[in-house]
Amino acid sequence: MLQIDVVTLFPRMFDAVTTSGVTGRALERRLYDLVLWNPRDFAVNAYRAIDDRPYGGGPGMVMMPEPLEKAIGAARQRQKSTGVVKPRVVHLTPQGRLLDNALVVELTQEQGLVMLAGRYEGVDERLAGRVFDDEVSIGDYVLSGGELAAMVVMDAVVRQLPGALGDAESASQDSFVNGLLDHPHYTRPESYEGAMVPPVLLSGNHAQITKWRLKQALGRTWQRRPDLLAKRSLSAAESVLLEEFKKEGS
Ligand code: 6GU
Repeated sequence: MLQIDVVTLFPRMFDAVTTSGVTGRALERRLYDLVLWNPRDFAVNAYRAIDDRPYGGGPGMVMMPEPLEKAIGAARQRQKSTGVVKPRVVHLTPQGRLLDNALVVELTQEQGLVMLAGRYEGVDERLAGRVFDDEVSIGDYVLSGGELAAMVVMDAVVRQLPGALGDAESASQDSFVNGLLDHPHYTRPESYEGAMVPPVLLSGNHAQITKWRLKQALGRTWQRRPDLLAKRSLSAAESVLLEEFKKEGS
């Protein structure tokens, strides 16, 4: 079972992932375990402070290294007690490596994850060399803390675990597994506000449907995320489909 520990000043935020949806069901099925650690419980001074003013001045506060290292140490101990010798220790920070499907797959292969969700202006830099294997960001914008980012990592990793998704869903069918955006989806009614479902989807011809979906995925990726196409080579058949899409001007 994947062991996840998160160090956070706001453990209750994680109710969102433990009580609902794919991550909630996977926890019930014991596909992973989640333990939350509050650095406040590891505070060392008389005021139980976990943050202080930045050296050099400037706005905001910085998380002190000692309570964080102690909390991470406790998480490591717990992981060891479950048989995880070397969990991956990840600091969620906007300065980190951008999360993408390749990193999600890497993290999914770990036996254990320990994540630090920082708050305020950040954590004392001297922790970086001592405890973290990785620094990870979920995008080029600033959140008020690493908690939502840690939950994003959790959701993306947990849905990859065998048994996390139902038969109808499948992580192998997900967008990005093949380096492309997803194709469009339709359900009833056949006509909605004058817009029809593409006839091929009603044809029952599964070879044609598969081809149409791949063409749409290629076309939408070309239109919306040309950076993804640049990272991926196209097969001869895919090139033909993309050229068709461009000519049809969908
Ligand atoms: Cl990991 N943390 C914070 N605070 N903001 C972010 C982020 C992480 N990733 C993107 N923005």
